[in-house]
Amino acid sequence: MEAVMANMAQAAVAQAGIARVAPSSSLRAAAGNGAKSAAMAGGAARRSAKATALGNFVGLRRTADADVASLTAAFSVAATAPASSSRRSARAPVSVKANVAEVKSAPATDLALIDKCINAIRFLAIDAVEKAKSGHPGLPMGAAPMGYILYDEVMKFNPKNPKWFNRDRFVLSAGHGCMLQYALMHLTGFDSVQTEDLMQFRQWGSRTPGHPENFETLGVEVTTGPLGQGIANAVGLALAEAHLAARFNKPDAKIVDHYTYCILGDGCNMEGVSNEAISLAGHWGLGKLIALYDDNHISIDGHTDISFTEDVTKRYEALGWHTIHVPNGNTDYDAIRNAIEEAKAVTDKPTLIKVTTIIGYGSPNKADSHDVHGAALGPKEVQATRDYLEWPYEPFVVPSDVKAKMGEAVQKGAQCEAEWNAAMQQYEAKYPEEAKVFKQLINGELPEGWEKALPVYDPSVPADATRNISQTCLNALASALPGFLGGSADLTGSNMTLLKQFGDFQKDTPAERNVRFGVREHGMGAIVNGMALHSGLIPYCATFFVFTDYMRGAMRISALSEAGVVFVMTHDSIGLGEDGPTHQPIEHLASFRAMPNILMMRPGDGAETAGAYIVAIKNRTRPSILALSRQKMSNLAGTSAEKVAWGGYTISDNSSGKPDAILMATGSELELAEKAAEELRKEGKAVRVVSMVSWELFDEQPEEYRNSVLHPEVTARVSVEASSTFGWHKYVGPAGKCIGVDGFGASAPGPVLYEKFGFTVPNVVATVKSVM
Ligand SMILES: Cc1ncc(C[n+]2csc(CCOP(=O)(O)OP(=O)(O)O)c2C)c(N)n1
Ligand SMILES: [Mg+2]
Repeated sequence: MEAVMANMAQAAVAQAGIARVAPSSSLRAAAGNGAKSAAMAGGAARRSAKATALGNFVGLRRTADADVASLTAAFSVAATAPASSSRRSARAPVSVKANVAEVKSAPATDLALIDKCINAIRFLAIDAVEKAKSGHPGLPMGAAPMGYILYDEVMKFNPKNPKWFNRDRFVLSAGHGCMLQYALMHLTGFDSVQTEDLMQFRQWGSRTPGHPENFETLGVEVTTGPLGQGIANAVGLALAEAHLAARFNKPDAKIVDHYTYCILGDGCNMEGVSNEAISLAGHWGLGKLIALYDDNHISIDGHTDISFTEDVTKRYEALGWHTIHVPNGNTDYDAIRNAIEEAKAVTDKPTLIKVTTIIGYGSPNKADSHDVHGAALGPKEVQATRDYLEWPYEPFVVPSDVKAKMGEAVQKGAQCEAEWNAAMQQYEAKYPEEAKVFKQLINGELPEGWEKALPVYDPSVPADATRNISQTCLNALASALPGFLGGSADLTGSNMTLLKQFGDFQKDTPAERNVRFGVREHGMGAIVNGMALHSGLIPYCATFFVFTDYMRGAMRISALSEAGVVFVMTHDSIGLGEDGPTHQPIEHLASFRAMPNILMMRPGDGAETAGAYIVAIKNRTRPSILALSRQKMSNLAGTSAEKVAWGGYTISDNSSGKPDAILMATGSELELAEKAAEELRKEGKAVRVVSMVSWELFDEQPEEYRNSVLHPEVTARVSVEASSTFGWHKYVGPAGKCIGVDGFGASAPGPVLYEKFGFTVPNVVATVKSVM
């Protein structure tokens, strides 16, 4: 037990050195040294069975170490929390009772029962990871108190109807700690996380995968795991709430009214994507976004002081956030409660609550070390933790009083939903028009005949760049689809994404629908994922196609988590010209064609651009990418908006069913293929031109259809696409040839590049002849 105390004390001292507000530089120095000495003392204690008495700060004084004494003094002077509560972090949670008098918002519940609930969360995580022999117990053990307070006391949700619209949204941005979320969901009565599910943690076919997946576990809002994405998703969820609230709430009826809570860790705060997103959240003043930072000073490589020493709170403040520090997140439950209350009271800024905790809290020998981050504790340490936290229960056993207490969420949730339903009924009676639109939005229904709003193209319409056609489509869709909104990462005028009939979504104009993301592609991608998964909205976002590299992480999660985002990606080839190789996408089409569950579309003219938007809007669980040109393209005779849904189709053919050659192309090269085919036809050849606007959709068609387009007996096949040829061989076959760009492009006017890279009628004609 003494060793236990030594380890906990070490962690507490280390925290004190960082957590306190130092009144002077000398104190700061003293605290730093003290922390080091104490840490060393703690380390020695851990190593030797002969533990020193470091179990509390009285014990620290007894070491007669000058540095430690200074630290103790510094701590008691400077810590923002009462000394008693800080001291508690060095000991088991039972001493929480000592703080009752200071509680501003304490529930009447017995605090011992709360400790028990929190330990139940810890042990579900410990035991599930132990059984799986895989997982991350440290974060759930340290963040159990904040998790408990959120799920049991603060958040509004209905476990029996996890999709109830007006629920508070919760995002575990530190997705590796998912056992925290599964334990909380289990204890509060979500049907998706039963005891068997916990016992199947991380196993094949289970509903408790290794990181939270919204498509796997009903009640998980977004898919997290790649650090930093979750907090950015949370910004998107909060944006969606702010926008819908501004549009549909009435002075006498708040039908959109929820908070977005997020727990993020050191890793999330190190990732650049989080900074992009929190910068926007601060700019937008998303007052109902409350992030709790699990400040445990540990990540995989060890203590965060090896690579992460910035003042995170000051950074958030500089970005326009309200910040609060809870110095002892292990046992000072009231401080966590009060911080959340304070955060709610600040309505014009998002709030970061830095909650200083000990990773693996309760584990005598592994707490406050990276050993507990991502590995099972091992049977001996599990037992030691059971002894230390006085937990006599077998694995996966939830004591009945804990079950009863946390299970109240079911009844509370049903009541919340019933109250909202009643409010909705009144709203419907008073505001029938708005109610109709609102219900359609939150049910994900598309208005009757929305496609008819899109423009119709035929060869009589002058040639235009597909980015311009896209703008016409976007504006048409924004009029037809009340939930359609979005914007660009500072390239609005290049991407052509402005919704002309609307203003900017800003802090004071949240009902508007042009979202200005600034130069933050990755943050933008992750934010739109959150917007899409909120329900009610169909978001789009835009940048140059090449800069998908900067948001690929978010796009992959979009595909994985079935977020129906529309990615409007312009400047889609060397055709963009003078900006050169840094701006010319080459392998991007191929890379997104390789990504599961995302539709990569490269329309060839006006009709296909409109068709691509129809496909994108209809696919609500599969994101779409539209690759659009900077340069003008003619409207072709054989293209069709409807046929885009087939992915590939014949746009022209002079054969009687079996051509001499098949020319395949996409986007701006479709017209070139047509012209080359005309030349070949003049020479008496039977040539078919196929638009391969979306490989994924084509591959999903029945074999019979695919064979009717790519006649199996015709081996003379050529592809033309101003991009990497990677992948085209599956269509052109061993006897075919690809015309593409397999280097990085070059800086020159677009037409020159087309000529130099072989995108000319003579070269296409010659290539086709060479395979015939
Ligand atoms: C983008 C990304 N990079 C790397 C990882 C691998 N990884 C998982 S957890 C982790 C450390 C996270 O540290 P922290 O957030 O402090 O979690 P804690 O150790 O406190 O549980 C890393 C590097 C990841 N999941 N995502
Ligand atoms: Mg950490």
